[in-house]
Amino acid sequence: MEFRVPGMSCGGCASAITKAVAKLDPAAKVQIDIAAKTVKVVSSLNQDDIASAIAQARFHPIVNAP
Ligand SMILES: [Cu+2]
Repeated sequence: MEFRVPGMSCGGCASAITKAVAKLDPAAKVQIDIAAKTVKVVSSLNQDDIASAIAQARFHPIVNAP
């Protein structure tokens, strides 16, 4: 799954998002492109759960259609 996270602007944002997702799903793989403001996540959890984890880190994820 992939999200656009417009508020993400630096490595601190990226690590906050990575930690928030890892807290919910320690097995998740998170790949972040700060310049493109995208977050790719490989997880067995559903998109809504991952989105709310990112939202809890005070970002506003937008689902990127595949
Ligand atoms: Cu930042």
